[in-house]
Amino acid sequence: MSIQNTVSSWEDLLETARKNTPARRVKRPGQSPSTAPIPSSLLKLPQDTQLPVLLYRDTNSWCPFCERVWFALEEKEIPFATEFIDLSNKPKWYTDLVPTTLVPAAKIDGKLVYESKDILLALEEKFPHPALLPENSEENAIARQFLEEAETNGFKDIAYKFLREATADAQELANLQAAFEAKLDELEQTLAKYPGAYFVSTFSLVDTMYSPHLDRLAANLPVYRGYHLKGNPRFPRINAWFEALNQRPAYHRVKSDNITNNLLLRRRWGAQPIGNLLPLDAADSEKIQYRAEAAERLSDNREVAIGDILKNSGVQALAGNGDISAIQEAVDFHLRLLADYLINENNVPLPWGRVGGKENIDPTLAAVGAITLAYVRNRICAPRDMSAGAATAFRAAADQVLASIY
Ligand SMILES: N[C@@H](CCC(=O)N[C@@H](CS)C(=O)NCC(=O)O)C(=O)O
Repeated sequence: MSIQNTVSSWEDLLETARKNTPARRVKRPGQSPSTAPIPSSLLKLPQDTQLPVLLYRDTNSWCPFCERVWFALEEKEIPFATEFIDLSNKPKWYTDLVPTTLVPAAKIDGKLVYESKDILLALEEKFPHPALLPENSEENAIARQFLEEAETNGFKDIAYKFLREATADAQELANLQAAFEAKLDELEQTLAKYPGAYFVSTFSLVDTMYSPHLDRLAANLPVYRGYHLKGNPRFPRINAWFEALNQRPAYHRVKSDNITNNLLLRRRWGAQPIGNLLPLDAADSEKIQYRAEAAERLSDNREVAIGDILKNSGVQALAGNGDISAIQEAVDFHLRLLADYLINENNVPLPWGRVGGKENIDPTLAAVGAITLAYVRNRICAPRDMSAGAATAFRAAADQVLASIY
């Protein structure tokens, strides 16, 4: 029996995956990104409903400022459409439309608004329920003040300077760290003003302003500076705030995962990691719904994934001058193996066992498998391709299958 036939068909995998996850995306053939999340609000509306908000955001879903706005849209369940802007090649119509030429921007009932904070305030005014600013007028004023301060208190600049400054000088790094910690102390005090875990007495726009930045810092600092924000006893309120965010479904729809954030810092900013760039986060990797979502994404978007691997991973070199279809088949097979492993959890569908031992491995097939799995492991990006939880499960499974190849 051919090894290719030892793993379920894509159709079966997709059907099983869909039984275990409600996650669905819109396909965008030939476009970037190749799929897009469906806003939670739209799941409840008839398909041809006129959408009051159009969000302009980056194609890769890396932009923390876009994430702020997306987070609020999801929290408030505002129906919206998304237009993706390629920041490496911004279309002229966009730079003509938006004076700063930056993302995010939004059209709210046809009116253009840009700057993430101003978009958040405009959304709050237009869609006051559920409220993301306190109703009590005194607290409302304080929340607005916190919102302004999030932009002007220097937190972001000082934090990213500590993270990204290209220096190995220990004294300089110690100074940057001290300045950053002083800013975190200020945040601790701000969080202490109201009881509860959030900046004011309920979840608010202030939380959406900080979360994309604090998330990135919490992921990046251990790997690039050996500095831990999560679990740091000096910052109990910030840690309780992370915990509280973690309870919010909207947060899980919009957040990125640690590995995406860590790869991005190197790719985008050229930063050099001092620790393991790819530490696996065990927390989500075993959850059945995340494994199913990852399998659903992979199965449903397999043509794009296979095309990308063939084009960009270097795997075609294994064909020499020979037949590329055999390589394509082997890529397809290893992706199916990965989807099967995601769905069947610890019942590892490793082909070597099924065909009677490693001596039966075709070396080209194994090499294609190693390239395929290593490539997709680092290539996927949350939340661009799937949710952060699914991406974590996907990478952990890719590791397991990869480890079984040689
Ligand atoms: N202050 C702006 C910052 C937005 C921003 O910096 N966006 C970046 C992406 S993270 C951007 O559009 N970069 C493209 C460019 O610089 O040309 C806001 O809050 O909306």
